Amino acid sequence: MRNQLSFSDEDQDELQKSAICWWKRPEEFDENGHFKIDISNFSNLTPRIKALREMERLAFVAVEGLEDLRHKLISYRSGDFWLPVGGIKKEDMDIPPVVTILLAGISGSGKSSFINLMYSVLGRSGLIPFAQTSGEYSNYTTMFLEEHNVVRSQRSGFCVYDTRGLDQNQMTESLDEVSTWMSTGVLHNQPCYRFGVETGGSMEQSDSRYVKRKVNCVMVVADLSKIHKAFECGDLKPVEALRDLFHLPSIKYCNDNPILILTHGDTLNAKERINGRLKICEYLGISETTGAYDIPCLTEQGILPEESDPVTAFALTEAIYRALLQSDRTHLPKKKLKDWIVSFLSWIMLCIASFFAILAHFFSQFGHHKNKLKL
Ligand SMILES: Nc1nc2c(ncn2[C@@H]2O[C@H](COP(=O)(O)OP(=O)(O)O)[C@@H](O)[C@H]2O)c(=O)[nH]1
Ligand SMILES: [Mg+2]
Repeated sequence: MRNQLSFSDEDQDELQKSAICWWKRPEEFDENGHFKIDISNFSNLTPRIKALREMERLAFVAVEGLEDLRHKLISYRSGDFWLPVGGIKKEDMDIPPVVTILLAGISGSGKSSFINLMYSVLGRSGLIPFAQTSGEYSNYTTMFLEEHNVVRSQRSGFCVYDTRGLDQNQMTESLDEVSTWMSTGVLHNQPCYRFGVETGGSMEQSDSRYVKRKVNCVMVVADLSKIHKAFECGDLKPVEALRDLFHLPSIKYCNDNPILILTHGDTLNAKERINGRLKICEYLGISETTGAYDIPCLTEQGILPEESDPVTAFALTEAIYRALLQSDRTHLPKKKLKDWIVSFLSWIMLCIASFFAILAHFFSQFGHHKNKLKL
């Protein structure tokens, strides 16, 4: 079988003309595949043209850039993309041995499929599907947190967590669960609890032999076809759920905006696909170019089809690269002895203050009671 991810230079021209460049519609592009309007003129750059220009950029760099970026990820070690700030040395930073990227999204949005595509593009895996997806004949849902080390290299500087999909009819509980992952960290095989729903399976308790990881970056996975439908028919429940997740304070506290991954674009026509992207980016208040990646995850079996799509492969690799860049900006300086002493003293002061507050409350109640008896 031809290596699906190595593309010769001649492929570049072919690529530009092929169906892979789904966004090239006659309204905006001439027969040679060039923009009809002058994109160097800033006044022509509407959000739509910017999104199209971004797709053109991905197609332009996809063939040559994929290997380079893939190599960067394979040789990545946690903290490699950290940049010195504030005069602090790297060894004084609290950098975890493995950077953790968390995938979150509504059930069925394509998180597990995205993991499988990642194995195909980065791990160059064989035929085995690594994360179980739901399908036409199964309503399987990921019930336990799953750690995936997609790049099987010695360095293995990052891992990706597949999570249970959120239920848009139970968003409060679902968001509470995400907040808990963000504040207390995540553990491989940790059951996902949700009010009134059993996790099933034999493993009800987390296995403490696994290492707990602090989440460094969140990727929100969303089904573009459902987003398009929601805007079309005016039932905004799915996009409201997405917005609540995207702007969850506990996620914002950990890093910038999450990276938005739009799946299922292949089920829409070019106009719907671009419009859906523009609308959701505007709704979430993010850039239509750098805020989101359009990544159809068609690889249920864990391999890319023979007529593989280099633009998708590159977009996925760049999204992970961006997540690592973002993660390496979140590390904090290590706590020194002085910091521990200050924390300890603050804790003692808090305990003393609480004790006196309870005493004050007790005596005020007592005094109140005594006055009542006198009367
Ligand atoms: N056509 C299409 N199907 C997809 C895409 N991503 C996921 N699916 C399908 O959507 C269903 C749900 O995907 P899954 O990965 O299990 O969603 P999860 O619940 O978020 O993990 C599966 O049948 C996938 O094959 C996509 O980009 N395009
Ligand atoms: Mg899943």
